[in-house]
Amino acid sequence: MYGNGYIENDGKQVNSLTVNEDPIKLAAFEARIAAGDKIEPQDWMPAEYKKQLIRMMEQHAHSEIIGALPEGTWITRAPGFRRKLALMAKVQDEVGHGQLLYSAAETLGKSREEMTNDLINGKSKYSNVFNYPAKTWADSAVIAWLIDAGAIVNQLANSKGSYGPYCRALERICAEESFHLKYGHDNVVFLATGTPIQRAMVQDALNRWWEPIMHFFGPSDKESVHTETLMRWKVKMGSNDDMRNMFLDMYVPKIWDLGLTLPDPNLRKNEETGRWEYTEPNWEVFKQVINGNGPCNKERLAVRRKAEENGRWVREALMKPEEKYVNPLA
Ligand code: BYC
Repeated sequence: MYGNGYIENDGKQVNSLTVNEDPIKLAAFEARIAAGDKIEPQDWMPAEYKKQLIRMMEQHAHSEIIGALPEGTWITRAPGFRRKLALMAKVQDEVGHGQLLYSAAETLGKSREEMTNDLINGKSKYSNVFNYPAKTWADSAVIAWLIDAGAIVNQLANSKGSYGPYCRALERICAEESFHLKYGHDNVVFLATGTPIQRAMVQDALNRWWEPIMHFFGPSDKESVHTETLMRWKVKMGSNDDMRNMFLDMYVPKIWDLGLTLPDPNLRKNEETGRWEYTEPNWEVFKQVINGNGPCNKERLAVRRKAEENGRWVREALMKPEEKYVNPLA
């Protein structure tokens, strides 16, 4: 069950999510979507389209901001100056992606302040993967390679979607993420072809990250609540299982080529169906993690809350241009 609400009305099936919409406007909107038009902020749209987009863009923006934290802890400990510079630039990019996505979500009327408050009060979700610790340098390499790879698979597809501001933000983000992917791949290759200790370190990181990566694409299509509506309106351009399969197709062979293994004895491509078979990751763990009970949720939100507090005086100063101390120095 996808879970989207169809209700019976005089024996006819009616989608409960659009039941209150003007049918003529809805039909015109859906015709535009079918024709591949981009919907812009000032255009008419069903309330549910708006609500879903805000939810998804906001969660995505939070993921970029919180996602800067696990890798960010390695900036001061990066092995060597060049890697430190590269990691700093990557983390800075991620925060920039958050800004782009908050701006895209703001076009639909939810302010950045409201979004930040919902994040730090634990109301909004963000990606499961950022609630795990980056224990070693190899974790930061695995994140940069494989989490960024998963993100690109998802974002490249969705950048062809229907909402203009989100698509444009995703295009720009994908261009930057493709550098992150190369940087992450380079780090993993370096470790995988290094000393036995380096190899063991990257294998250990991969073993720990595999289940969160499988979760990253969201629950299976049978369980996904929003996929049907989001695909109907071209916000999502592929289902969770399709995206997971595409990722496995592109990256499992590369992982195996490096002589690394994956902690799933059932992982194999079924050549007849073209689909990957795998052991279902533990979805109970996933639910716990996305609902605030993962290994690092509390720590991540505490860091974000502190940053918000520390920046309060800057935001207040910016809101009072008449005060002398915010006048330009010149
Ligand atoms: N984590 O109906 P479903 C990056 C929730 S960051 C947490 O399938 P949907 C990077 C889902 O929200 C890029 N929650 O949902 C940054 C829903 O809960 P609510 C991150 C998840 O929306 C720094 C419920 O489960 N990418 O690359 O159709 C450093 C039911 O799910 C997750 C994005 O954010 C999850 N993984 O599909 C390095 C992509 N999965 O809201 C790298 C944008 C599901 O009903 N988002 N849930 O309470 C999407 O593409 C879609 O929202 C998802 C889920 C595929 C994630």
